[in-house]
Amino acid sequence: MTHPMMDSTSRTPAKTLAGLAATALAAAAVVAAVTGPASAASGLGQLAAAQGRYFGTALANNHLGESAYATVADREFNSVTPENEMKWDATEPSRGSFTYTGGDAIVSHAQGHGQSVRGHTLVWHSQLPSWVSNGGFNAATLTSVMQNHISNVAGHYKGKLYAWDVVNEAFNDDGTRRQSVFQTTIGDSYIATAFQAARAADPTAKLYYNDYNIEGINSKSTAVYNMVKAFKQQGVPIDGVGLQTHLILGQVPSDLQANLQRFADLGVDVALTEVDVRMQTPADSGKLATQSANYAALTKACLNVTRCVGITVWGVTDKYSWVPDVFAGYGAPLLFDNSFNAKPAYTGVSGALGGGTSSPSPSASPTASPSPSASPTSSPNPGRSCSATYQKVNEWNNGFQAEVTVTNTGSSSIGGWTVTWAFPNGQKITQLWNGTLSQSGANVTVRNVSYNGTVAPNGSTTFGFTADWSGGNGTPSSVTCAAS
Ligand code: 9MR
Repeated sequence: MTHPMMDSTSRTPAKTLAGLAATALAAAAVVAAVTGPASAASGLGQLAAAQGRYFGTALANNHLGESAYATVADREFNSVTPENEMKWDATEPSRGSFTYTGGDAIVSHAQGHGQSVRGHTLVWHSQLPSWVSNGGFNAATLTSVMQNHISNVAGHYKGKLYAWDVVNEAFNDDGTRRQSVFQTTIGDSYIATAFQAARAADPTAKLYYNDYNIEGINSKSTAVYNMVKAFKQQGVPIDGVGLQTHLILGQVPSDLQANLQRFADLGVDVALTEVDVRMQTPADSGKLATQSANYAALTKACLNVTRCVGITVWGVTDKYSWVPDVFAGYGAPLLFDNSFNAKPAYTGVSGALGGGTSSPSPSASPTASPSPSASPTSSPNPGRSCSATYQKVNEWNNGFQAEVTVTNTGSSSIGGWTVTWAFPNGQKITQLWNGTLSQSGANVTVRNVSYNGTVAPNGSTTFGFTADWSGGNGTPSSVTCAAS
């Protein structure tokens, strides 16, 4: 069977190689420029959250038993997309017979790790059982088969998913409709019908159209753009457009951001839903530097568009990427290598997300033993008081992440708080969220931001940070809180 991506990418390997040397040199310069003194990175999901976005991965159920895989997936990502488990062949392998084992396992894993889930995908020409593709149904029957599939699958996950890729890959590169069984039997209207069925089945999931080779402004993305525009005018329920972003090294479209913005301007969210940047293997330092710059560029393009809600990479590790199976001689497209070490691409992303540019240690686990240190303190405002609890939540080579919980210990509401401590070992904060930081030497002061200064009696709020350490990483002996 021809893989859906094989017949479709307009970007040839030959073209990639032509510009590779020059691009690698330029990219190496970019990487050198953004790499300052070693500083800590935290989970990409945490960094993205500080920017109001998510950073996700495709997750495959059959690898979750591998501890390195699960450790990286759970540490780095705050959104997951089941790589295959919610597709038609997995959920309705024979007509009217629904199985949710794989998808349920992903949802339950995600829920246990604070990750949101993007459902993928309800209507797609691939991984479609032959009872649908070769069923010989007429338009009315195939419409009802499709509606029944959507209503069951989206209904099963109702209220549990952040979004659904309702229809996947419905266009050809020239902007015409792909001649799938849905298109040839039902006609253009099948896409709108699918979105209506999805909304009815799960009113809270964001409904996405998802496709590849629509990252730049081209015939295909313009056809999708025109469809979305028409849907908005006609009241067809669509909330977002997913740009898969399966790229070749050195070929991030220069108009990616402009393209994201034009979709956003139609009144939909946008997301990069299946990112990978493949290269001819073996990888070398020049290619890895280019890849890092490419990942940084696509991350920044998303961050520069308010309605770009998040980025998902299409797999945790190069070890299990779909790329080498489909594109002979290509691979190494993701953020972690075959041994689960963070690649330069990881620091490209974390730097673009505003985090540090050093890598997490492979052994860093999100379940590092906590080291709480609490100290209630006095307050300058009578009747208003607070305490702060400092807890290390993750630690790796020369870096760590901590969370501080501020609790209103008084009897009246507080309107602001200031937390202070002194680091015992010269630790230096590199990134802080949900607070305003000042650090002078060992002394740290964190004040509330506008949205979390007000705390009710007995209520609490948290802020978090990543920091560098070397030599020692002791917990501050005293963490004080002043309320106002
Ligand atoms: O990564 C998926 C791989 O495990 C499957 O074998 C393949 C089957 O078509 O689908 C891969 O994921 C695809 C995604 O669902 C839709 N966009 C293209 C992805 C890569 O082929």
